[in-house]
Amino acid sequence: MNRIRGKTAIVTGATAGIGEACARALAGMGVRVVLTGRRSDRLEALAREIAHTSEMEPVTAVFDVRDRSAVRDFVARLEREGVVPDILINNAGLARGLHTVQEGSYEDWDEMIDTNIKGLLNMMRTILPGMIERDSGHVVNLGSIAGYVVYPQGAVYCATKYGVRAINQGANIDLLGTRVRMSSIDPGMVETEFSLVRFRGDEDRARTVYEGVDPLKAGDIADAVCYVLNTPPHVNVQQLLIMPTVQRSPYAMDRRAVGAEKE
Ligand code: NDP
Ligand code: 8X3
Repeated sequence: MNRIRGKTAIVTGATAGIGEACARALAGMGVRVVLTGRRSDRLEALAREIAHTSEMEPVTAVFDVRDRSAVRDFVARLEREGVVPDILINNAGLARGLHTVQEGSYEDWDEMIDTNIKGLLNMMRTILPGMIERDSGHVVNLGSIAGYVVYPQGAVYCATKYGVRAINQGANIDLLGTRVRMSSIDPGMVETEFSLVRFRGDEDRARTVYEGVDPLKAGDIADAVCYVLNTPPHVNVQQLLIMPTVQRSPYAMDRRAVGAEKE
């Protein structure tokens, strides 16, 4: 049963990885998608592809989730154009570097905290009031295993994801008495551009993260997002931790060479 056909979903961070996969999967289920991110060329290419494959015209909006006035302008534009968001996929996020706290970079800290926590809040703050007024809607936040377990040199990124888990729990309590639902999808390792961004374009270093393992794919997370959104209105999946079979914790990874058995 498809309960989300005909709904409208905003996807932040739709230019790559999990957000892009969610946009494709949702469009495939007949959801009108509002694609957002900072790289307009990628947004336009994805919008063209979706328009072609789903015969639905996506809305695109280029903005930085850290920029509060840009977020407000975006929501005002949706209102002007009569686009009513039923779903928000609060996905935009990133890690920068791996450093001890004593050697960390202030700029990296600001970027992670401002994007992963404050950017996520900026979206909630502007979208939730309308959902509450309509007494309908579903917000899906992208948390992480990093919101449950801290790993070496990852204190600040992990802190942002602990923050996402706390906000998801707190906002759920605040939404009691409404029919607005909120879920956190919390993946382990997913092979996307995440590590390339974390290591500022160092492809060799990014590649080693996924070497010898069979990580999650962005589409696996999009499947989970679609499942959570498609549950009946009386069901609220508050959090969903999804790990690759080869990774039971950030500290427990089976790094036997993938494909070695085929040689
Ligand atoms: P990608 O780097 O592939 O995609 C990240 C997306 O976030 C891009 O579309 C990027 O778009 C967008 N983004 C980043 N900063 C901003 C900003 N300031 N304003 C607007 N958009 C922004 O990474 P993933 O797809 O892997 O990551 C998506 C989410 O999943 C993140 O929240 C991440 O923390 C989380 N996650 C990832 C895991 C992984 O192993 N990959 C595991 C667990 C959670 P653009 O640069 O065009 O703005
Ligand atoms: C991304 C997964 O393990 O690199 O949230 O923190 S991890």
